[in-house]
Amino acid sequence: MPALVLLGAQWGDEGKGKATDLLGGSVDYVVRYQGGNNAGHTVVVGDQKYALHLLPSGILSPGCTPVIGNGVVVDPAVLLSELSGLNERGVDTSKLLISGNAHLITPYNVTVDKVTERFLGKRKIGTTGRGIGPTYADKINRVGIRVQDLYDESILEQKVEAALEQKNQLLAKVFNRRAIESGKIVEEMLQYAEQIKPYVADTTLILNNAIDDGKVVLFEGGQGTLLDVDHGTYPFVTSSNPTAGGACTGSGVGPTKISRVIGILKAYTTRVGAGPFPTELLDEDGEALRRIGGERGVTTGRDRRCGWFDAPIARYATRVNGLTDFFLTKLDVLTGWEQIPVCVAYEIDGKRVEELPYSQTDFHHAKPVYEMLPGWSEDITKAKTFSDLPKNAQAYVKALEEMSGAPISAIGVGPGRTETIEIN
Ligand code: 2SA
Ligand code: GDP
Ligand code: MG
Repeated sequence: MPALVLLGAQWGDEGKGKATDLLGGSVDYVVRYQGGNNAGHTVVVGDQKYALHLLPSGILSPGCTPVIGNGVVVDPAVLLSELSGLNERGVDTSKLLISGNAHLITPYNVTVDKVTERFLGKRKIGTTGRGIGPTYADKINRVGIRVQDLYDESILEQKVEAALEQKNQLLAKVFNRRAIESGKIVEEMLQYAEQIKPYVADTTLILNNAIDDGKVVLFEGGQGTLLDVDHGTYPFVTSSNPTAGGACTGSGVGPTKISRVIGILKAYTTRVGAGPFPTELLDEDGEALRRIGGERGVTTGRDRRCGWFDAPIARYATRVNGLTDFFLTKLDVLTGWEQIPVCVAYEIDGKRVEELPYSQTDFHHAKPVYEMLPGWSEDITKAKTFSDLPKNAQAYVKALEEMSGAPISAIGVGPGRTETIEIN
């Protein structure tokens, strides 16, 4: 197993952090390949809870080398504070590697993110306000600042000036804001340079050599399939590629090296931010899922929108990611419902539709077609094997597997490392 990808099959927060941490003991490298500190990955180790935003979850596994790949956007202030927070708790972070080609989130990217959202008003995306979209926009627009630019002051100055030229015009003319001074930005960025330097490396070379040497590399996705800028519910998406292809472009490891793609799938559905969500519950069931599942944004503290399981989404994730298997998470949260509705298809303008429609208008109009599955009331958090689960919980898992298009190889029955059922 040279390289594998672990990614969110829905709208993020499926429990990727816990899953990565679980595999951390048996892999040599854990690589973030997209996104930045918009991610919120919770890992519970014994009585300790860690919330990681930018760093790969593998940083908590002592034998593992954590890597921030070229496809990630890095806020240097957040990076250093997350590292020192972990160091204070006794976590060794010295093995971290950061691609010199990763882009930096600058203070003006954060400003543009917040200002844009404010001006979009009710059409806003509901971003995390961390500067993610504007930083990727600069990258594609070829006015981005990369980690390696921190080590050539004159290049850094030229690049920041170029990046600010358009932005200052926009801020002044459209948003009526004061211009941002490039000198101050350069000064601030240079403050971080020396502290970050020991981690900066040619991560593409290191990862490819590692794979050739038989080491195991795990790519850890942030956000999820439906937040992908190409394959998600555009424009209500993040600005990167959480889907499997992103692991290649965001790390410089080719697809022939990847042999397994695991989709992390919540036993129900959640979403943070704006955008369509066919199975969303605006009633007491939604409130109960939020309360029991602790569905609150790890980065922004926003309540997550909650709804029933949506099988067309799971099938779509299998398709666009080429999933080999699923980890089903948070099954324990569904304990106590007499009947559990599962969305098996949509009704769109009076017609039954089995697959996720590519048309934004159709998806906005999609009404879930539900099938009712019998629930269970027994506590399942101590279950260690599939047969420990009540019959109805087993049937729920089997039904989801059947509808989702790939086998379920693990089931989460609680947030802790050990609260997992592995299937073969
Ligand atoms: P952005 O900031 O540009 O990436 O926002 C664009 C959309 O992507 C959504 N998004 C997320 N959705 C779920 N979880 C995320 N991480 C945090 C968490 C979120 C939080 O783990 O809880 O704390 O709010 C995440 N990051 C981005 C975002 O809500 C927008 O819809
Ligand atoms: P990520 O962004 O995909 O890493 O997920 P988050 O950390 O944002 O949200 C998932 C939440 O569910 C976290 O609070 C986890 O501790 C928790 N969690 C993960 N797996 C399970 C599970 O099987 N059962 C329960 N009850 N909680 C879980
Ligand atoms: Mg999260």
